[in-house]
Amino acid sequence: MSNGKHLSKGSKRPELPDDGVLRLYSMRFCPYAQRAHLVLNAKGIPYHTIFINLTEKPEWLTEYSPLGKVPALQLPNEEGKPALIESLIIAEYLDEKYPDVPLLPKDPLKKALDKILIERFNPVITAMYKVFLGGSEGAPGALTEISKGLDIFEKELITRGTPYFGGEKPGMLDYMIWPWCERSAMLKYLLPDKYEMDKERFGKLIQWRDLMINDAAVKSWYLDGETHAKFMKARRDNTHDYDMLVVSEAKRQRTC
Ligand SMILES: N[C@@H](CCC(=O)N[C@@H](CS)C(=O)NCC(=O)O)C(=O)O
Repeated sequence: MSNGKHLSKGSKRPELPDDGVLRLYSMRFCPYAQRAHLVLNAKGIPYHTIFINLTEKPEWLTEYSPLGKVPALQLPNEEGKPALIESLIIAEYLDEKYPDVPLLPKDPLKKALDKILIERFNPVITAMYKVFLGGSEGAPGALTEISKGLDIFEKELITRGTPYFGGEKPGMLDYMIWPWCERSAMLKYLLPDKYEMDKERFGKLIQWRDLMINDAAVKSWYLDGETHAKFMKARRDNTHDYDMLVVSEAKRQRTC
């Protein structure tokens, strides 16, 4: 709805049709927002996307997201058109409200155990950001922390004996950890030594990653490691290039 462009300070509130369709406030490179896109796309739920420049935020953003963060999901069909924040709350709400393609297990124990694993992925996220932003020298020990965190998930796939954490197809746990697994492909562009995952230690996770890349919902929002790395390098210099993909689209059109 913002035509891929990220709306910034001073911009007008987007004019959206009064069609009752969900509205997702997002940023193209935000892994938390990606969680919401993945759930919406896996379930085939229609929605409008409003991209937000998070360095120069539009004044009206806090009406939908009080902390000024993305994702925020506005529900135009509900009384007072409320908006939800926090990627995990949004994901669980969507799973309950649109149950046709269920993502969390129905069994309360299995559901609780999957949610614990989503929590246990947080140290991997923290360690990854140390490397993404500081490089291996700026973040000693972070690569070891990532591997130690991923050991839990490798072991879990072996125990479950299924290709995905969700079984024969991706479920909530798969989609909630995927945004950072996708971004791990940028390590080889950010680190001096070409980083690859240890094939022996993470055999199941590597198979899982290769399957996930071909999942329709994952494909719908996928960016390769080089593109993620380009955004991250600009972010390191505090020159976030939110509209990087919009610009390349315009360039492509000019060269046609
Ligand atoms: N816990 C939140 C984290 C969301 C978050 O940190 N989003 C970042 C972008 S990736 C953001 O909006 N940052 C803007 C800010 O903190 O001002 C969630 O799970 O949704």
